[in-house]
Amino acid sequence: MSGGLFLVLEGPEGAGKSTLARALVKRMRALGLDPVAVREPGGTGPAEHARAALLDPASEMEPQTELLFFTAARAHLVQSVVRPALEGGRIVLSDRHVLSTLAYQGAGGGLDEAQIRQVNAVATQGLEPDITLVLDVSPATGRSRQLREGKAADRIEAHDDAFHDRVAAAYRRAAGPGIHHIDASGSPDEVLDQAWRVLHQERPDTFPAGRR
Ligand code: Z5A
Repeated sequence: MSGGLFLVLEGPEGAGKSTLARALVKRMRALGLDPVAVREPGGTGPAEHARAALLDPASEMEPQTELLFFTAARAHLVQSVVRPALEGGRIVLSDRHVLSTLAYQGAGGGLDEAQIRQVNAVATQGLEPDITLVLDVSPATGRSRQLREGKAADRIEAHDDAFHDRVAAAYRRAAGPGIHHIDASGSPDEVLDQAWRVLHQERPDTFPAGRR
């Protein structure tokens, strides 16, 4: 596959992005594909430092600082991992990307969408996902899944319900080239099947239809 494929998973916390990412990687590997899986923020030394600062409940940060930290982490990940992998013809599967900043710092934190896009254009040097799968679940379902898992709320998750409702609404209305919505309220296998159907529809030669 020349030019690679940039595939992004998005959605509120607890939507099942990490679970779906693991299942997709497993299924791709079974087909002989060799995807590179990353998550944001993180994936490089400096980006993991930014992640720790961003998610630490003890950090005090307003949305402008968050925007720059998340985007700095993204710049390093894109330039040092994502772009080289895509240029090598690999599939890159990213758990979150720019849509997260638009949803959390934009819709949630009240920052201007055009400014977020401008800063991110510097970070990504114009790289856009080929396919984005938005996992649709209510904030309540996502949070209850995290609680079942015993995950403590990080600094962003600790925002109030109104913040998370704005984030969820931004995800629900996300639209544009390559953006597909998946009903993530079903079982992990059902979510995987829906995701695979979209991948097959978009790239039938790379992702054949068929059994899991
Ligand atoms: N953030 C931001 O503000 N701005 C940005 O630009 C970026 C990020 C990039 C990163 O947190 C935080 O940074 C995030 C947004 C913000 N904070 N918030 N809020 P993270 O990396 O810790 O990830 P997260 O996405 O918020 O949380 P998560 O729990 O890892 O969500 P997930 O990956 O979507 O879910 P999961 O780990 O796959 O599943 C959660 C639990 O549900 C687990 O026990 C699963 O077994 C279970 N699960 C998964 N799928 C299902 C289904 N289908 N049914 C039932 N149970 C399921």
